[in-house]
Amino acid sequence: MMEKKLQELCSKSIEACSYEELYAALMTIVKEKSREKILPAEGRKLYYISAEFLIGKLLSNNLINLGLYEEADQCLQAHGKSMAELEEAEPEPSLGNGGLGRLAACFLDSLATLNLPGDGIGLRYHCGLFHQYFRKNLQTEEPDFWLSADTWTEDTGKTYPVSLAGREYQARLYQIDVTGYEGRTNKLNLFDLDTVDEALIQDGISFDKADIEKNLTLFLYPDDSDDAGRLLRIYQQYFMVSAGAQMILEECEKRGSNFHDLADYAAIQINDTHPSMVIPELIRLLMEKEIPFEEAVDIVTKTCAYTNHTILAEALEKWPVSFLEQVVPQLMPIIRALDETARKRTEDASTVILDENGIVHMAHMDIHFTHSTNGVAALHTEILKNSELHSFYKLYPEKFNNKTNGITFRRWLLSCNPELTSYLEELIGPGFRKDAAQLEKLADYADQEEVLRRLIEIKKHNKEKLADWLTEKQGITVNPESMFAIQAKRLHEYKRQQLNLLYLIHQYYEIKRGHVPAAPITAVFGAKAAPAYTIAKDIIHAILTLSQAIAHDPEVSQWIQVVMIENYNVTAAEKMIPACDLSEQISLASKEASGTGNMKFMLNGAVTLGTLDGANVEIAERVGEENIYIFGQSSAQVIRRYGHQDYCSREWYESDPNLRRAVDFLTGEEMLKYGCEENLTRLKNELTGKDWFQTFPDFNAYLVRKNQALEDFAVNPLKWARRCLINISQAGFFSSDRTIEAYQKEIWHLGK
Ligand code: 26Q
Repeated sequence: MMEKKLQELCSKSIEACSYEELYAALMTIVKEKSREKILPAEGRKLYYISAEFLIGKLLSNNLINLGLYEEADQCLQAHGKSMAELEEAEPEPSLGNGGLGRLAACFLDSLATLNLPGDGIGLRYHCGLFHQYFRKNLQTEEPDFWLSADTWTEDTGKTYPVSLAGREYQARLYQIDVTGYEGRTNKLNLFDLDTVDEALIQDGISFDKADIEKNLTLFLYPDDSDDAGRLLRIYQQYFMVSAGAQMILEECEKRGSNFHDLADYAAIQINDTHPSMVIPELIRLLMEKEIPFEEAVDIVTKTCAYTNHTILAEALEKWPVSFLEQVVPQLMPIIRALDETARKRTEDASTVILDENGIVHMAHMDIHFTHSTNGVAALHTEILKNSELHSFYKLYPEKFNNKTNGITFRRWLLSCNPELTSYLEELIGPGFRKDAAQLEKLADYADQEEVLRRLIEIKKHNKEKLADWLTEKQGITVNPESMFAIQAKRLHEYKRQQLNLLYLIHQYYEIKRGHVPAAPITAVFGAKAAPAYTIAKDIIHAILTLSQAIAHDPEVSQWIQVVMIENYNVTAAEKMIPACDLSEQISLASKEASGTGNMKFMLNGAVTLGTLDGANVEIAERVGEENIYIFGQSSAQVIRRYGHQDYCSREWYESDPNLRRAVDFLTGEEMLKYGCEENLTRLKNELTGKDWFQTFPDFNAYLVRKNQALEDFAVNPLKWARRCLINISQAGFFSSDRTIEAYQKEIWHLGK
């Protein structure tokens, strides 16, 4: 059936087709099939509003979900074509930065899989997250034009008027089908503006930030390091929520809502503060329908719920009231009225929406005027309740709840690691495909040597595949016998790639002294830095420079190889994660809200080296201390240190000779041979003069634990494989199906 259809669509033999043609034809087949699974919503329906949906490539994922993958794969093979090469023809939609956007994508997959009515609402950026290139060991950015002629987004023909700075624009609705694994099809609704013009892009990713008509949906998160960028962000956010709110009201009215009962028809989940303006916008729209302010506030509070993804103060959005007055004057009377309402509820000045400096606190509006505020891992939620949002917790204890993040096993196991998947099926049957908790059955095999040997073999094979990919993409040769220690996530000081870097430098010196490690190590990094984040870019520079310095040193390069993957994205993650031995989750305790990469690595049989931060805490609880390498200060210690303001990095630098040696190396002659003095000096000064994320106090603990892991890996491979097995068997809890079921039971109550 597939074969005939493909030939028909291409109007030639499959052999004669290019991969682009086959990709377009398969996309058509998938779209037809997924359409059959669209169901009318009954009862309450979810709208997940998010500025990011980091969905990744869709073809293989949709084929798997629709049960068409095997057939497509065999059909291609029979005609001398390969699915792997076909996948290369698909551009990746990188409509997100990192964790928050990827989480939204995993949630959509789980909603459809669990047959829940739930759509996404976001923006159809013409360019996703920038394409990262390395030039002279520095990150450079180029636009990512992912929208080709054949795209998953379909024009619905519908538009909604949105008023920006007093001018009316039309938001055009595009949709992408979201398939569920043996489940229903939902929609991802993405809004765009017809007049956006890619010709506005100048050098790299720079463009005229003032020309809203041409730039509104041009880029995902334009640089917000200046006022023009920040204003554009507000324009984008309001465009998204206004069109989204109109769409929601229209749908609910069609389904019978009289708006007073909106909460019986809609649940709106606000993904961090980026879509927070949906609250005043909905109130405004309800008031246009003659609903009084107080009742509108009540309706919106019952309909909306808010998820917090960060405890970093600088990431909590606060806008000068003058910005909002300029872009969304129609919201200002409502925001002021909400502020007054909130002030009547408490005298606590730390919970105001509009403060005395003329700053609007978006998160405060969310907590006052939604019925649920959740954190994304147990520790994170506790920190929100007890410190960061303590005044709100005192006011509304019943609103606070935890929903530990999860990941979709369809993409992060079935699709990216077919070999492990089929071996698991051999051992424990196919039940885990739909019910992740069944992975626990694997624990019964923890002491069977032949099982452990097979796991080692599968890992080896995945490492070889990653090695081949690296050779092809970056011309690098790596040693699959070495330990693959991988740190893949956005570049941020709190995530502490610089700690990993200092470790590698330390090892460099140790090898020079004749203290060789227990096993050779391949340290793999994948990370993009925000274009305006200078120190993050300096860290990338230092990693790339160190990589070169080591590669040129025959003594050290036998033991250490440093690889930085260019343009880390979902597609790269799918290749890296199955090949990992040691998963680096080394954020400063209390700073990583959850992390989701940690879960992906564990599921694919890597052992975690991490701090007790975010969801690492829950991973550690599940696998037990013998199956994870934990190190470093506790979150309580860190919070105390910040409270006392007595951390002085220079003291640590001066009192620890190993640490000083490693830090000094940054600007030593080996590095300066390949690197740039300005960048390396700036990084060194940042560390010795500030080190805001306390890498120095954790340096020794990290070094000891990592070397222990290396030794365990080298000395007793079977025991190491047992740790991998236990990690896989305990990963079921981290399925996003479990997370979505908890949102459903405790917040959304979707359906009838
Ligand atoms: C804010 C203001 C101005 C410009 C940009 C932003 C901005 C953009 C993106 C703030 C935050 C983000 C993204 C945050 C994010 O990805 N957070 C991650 O969310 C994951 C899913 O819950 C967690 O697992 C991670 O721990 C958290 O860092």
